[in-house]
Amino acid sequence: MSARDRLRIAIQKSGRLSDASLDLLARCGLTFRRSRDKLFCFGETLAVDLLLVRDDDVPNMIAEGVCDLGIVGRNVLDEQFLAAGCAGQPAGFRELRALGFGRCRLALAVPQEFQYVEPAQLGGKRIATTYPNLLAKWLERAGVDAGIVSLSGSVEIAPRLGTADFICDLVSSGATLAANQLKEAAVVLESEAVLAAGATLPGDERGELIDMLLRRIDGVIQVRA
Ligand code: PRT
Ligand code: ZN
Repeated sequence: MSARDRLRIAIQKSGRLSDASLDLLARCGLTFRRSRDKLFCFGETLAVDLLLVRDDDVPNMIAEGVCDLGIVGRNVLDEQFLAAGCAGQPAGFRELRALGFGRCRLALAVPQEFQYVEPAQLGGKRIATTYPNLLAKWLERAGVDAGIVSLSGSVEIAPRLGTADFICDLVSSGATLAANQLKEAAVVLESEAVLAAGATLPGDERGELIDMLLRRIDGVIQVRA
């Protein structure tokens, strides 16, 4: 890819992190002009442009150099980091800052009537999740040998369908678990939106822009804390 002098930040196009990501960048003094296709926003105040994408695409876009920074849930970033490791590849992205919004937890959930006390009870059971790598790491640390049922969505109905005994999914209020007669048993990962960057930061003007943006982000986060 040819060198760029403008910085590019990928954020979620439409979803739980979109408004708060735009709000954070606005508080950092950035304003944008949206293109007609609404996937690219040209930075007016600084040489910083936005790409509006699916959250799952943010880590790879950073790794491939399509953008320099991204805002994404730690759950997505860490899952893809572990997946790259499993595939024997360097991830090419990392967390630079926790941003304090989009908070949730990746949690193990069990049927409401199940008396959960410790991870050992999961031995030999099947756990459905869209986060197989994060779950595998947690199970390994706990020394538990359980089956992981990797799904692409609708994880919470897996126990009722009989395709799994337990689930591991994102939880914020807990209402979705309750609606599916499940309860939270253990936290696998505490998550929030994070600013992600490549393994090494660009050494040109873009690096200077990143330094400036980080200082502004730190200021915004401090005021909020
Ligand atoms: O289209 P795109 O791929 O970009 O979006 P998406 O549908 O994959 O993601 P989106 O917008 O749902 O979530 C983006 C990010 O928000 C996630 O990766 C998390 O980092 C963060 N986040 C915060 C959440 C939640 N809270 C959350 N509650 N993501 C999902 N949920 C879901 C959860 O999966 C479950 O279905 O909400 C349900 C549980 O919520 P409660 O309140 O009932 O517990
Ligand atoms: Zn997604």
